[in-house]
Amino acid sequence: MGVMINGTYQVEDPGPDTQKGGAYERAKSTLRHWITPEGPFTPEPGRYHLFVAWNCPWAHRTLLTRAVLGLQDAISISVAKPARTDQGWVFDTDGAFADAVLGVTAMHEVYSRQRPAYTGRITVPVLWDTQTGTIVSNESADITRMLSLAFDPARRLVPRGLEAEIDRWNDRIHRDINNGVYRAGFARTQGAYDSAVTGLFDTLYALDAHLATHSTLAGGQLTEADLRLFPTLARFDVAYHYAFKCNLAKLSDLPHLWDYARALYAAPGIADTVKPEIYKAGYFSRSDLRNPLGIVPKGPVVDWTAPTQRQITLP
Ligand SMILES: N[C@@H](CCC(=O)N[C@@H](CS)C(=O)NCC(=O)O)C(=O)O
Repeated sequence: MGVMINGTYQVEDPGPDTQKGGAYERAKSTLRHWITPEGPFTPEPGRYHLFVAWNCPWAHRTLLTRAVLGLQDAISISVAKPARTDQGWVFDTDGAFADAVLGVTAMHEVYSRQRPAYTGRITVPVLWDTQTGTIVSNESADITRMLSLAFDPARRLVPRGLEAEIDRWNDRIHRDINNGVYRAGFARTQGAYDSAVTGLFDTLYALDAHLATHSTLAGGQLTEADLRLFPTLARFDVAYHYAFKCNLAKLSDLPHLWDYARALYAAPGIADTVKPEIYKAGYFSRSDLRNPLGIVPKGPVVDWTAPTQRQITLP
C-alpha cells in the first residue's frame, strides 16, 4: 500500500506507522462528517454508498451494521479486490470487484475527487455521498454509529440506556483486540509485540469468562459492541493466529467466546459478510516484513456452522 501526498498517489509503501520502541500506531482518520436529520448529510435511502474490502475488519463492522439493520437496499457498496497492490486498494472494470458508482479503478481516485490535494493514507471503509459527490467519513467507528442512529429510528443496535456500557466495551475491544492484533502483527520489536499479545489475550480470556454467564456483551441483546468485536473473531484462526503471531490460543480453544462467535455467525445477515478464503488471500498477500514469498496457507479448517449453546437475534 502506498500513501497520497498532495493529491498524488506515491507507490512507495511507507510500511505500518510506528512509534519509538517499535510499537505500531494507527493513523487517525481525517474525513469525519456525520449523517444527521439536520443535515447537510441527511438520512435518505439510496443516497449513500460504501467503499469496502471484504478482508478489512474496519470495513466489516460497517457491513455488519448494514446487513443486520437490513440496509442493503438503502446503502449500496463497492468492494475492492482483497490483495495488496502498489496502487493500494483497486477495483476491476467489471464483476464482483468493480465500482459501479464512480467507475474508479483505485481507491485513491475516490479521495482525490473529494480533495484534490489530499495527503494521507488511502483507507477503506469510506462512506460516499452520491448527491454532493463527497466523502462523508473515512472512520469506521463513526460510520457504524451513524448508520445505527440515522437509519434505524428504533436504535436497536445502540439502545438508549446502554450507550455507556457499549462505549466501554468498544474502547477496550478497540485497544486490546481490534487494534491489538495489528499491534502484535506490525510490531517491530520484541517488547512491542510482547505487550500487544499480552493485552490481547488478557482481554480475550476476560471476554470468555464474561460470555460464560452472558449471552452477548451488553444488555443480553445484540448491540454495536458485538458487531465491533466480531470482525476480529472472524479472522482470528485463519489469519491473526498465524500471520500476526497471535498464537497463545486459537479462538476455537476459548469455549464461551467461540460459542458466542458462532451464534453471531448464525444471526440473520451475518454469515454473508464472512469470507475466510478472502481473509487468507489478504493477510497472507506478499509483504516484505511478514510474508516475503506471498505463500497462502491451506488451513486451518474452521467450522462456523457447528451447533451453539446460545441464540443471538436482533431485538
Ligand atoms: N480508522 C480507519 C482505519 C481503516 C484502515 O486502516 N483500513 C485499512 C484496511 S483494513 C486500510 O485501508 N489500509 C490502507 C493503508 O493504511 O494504506 C477506520 O477504522 O475506518
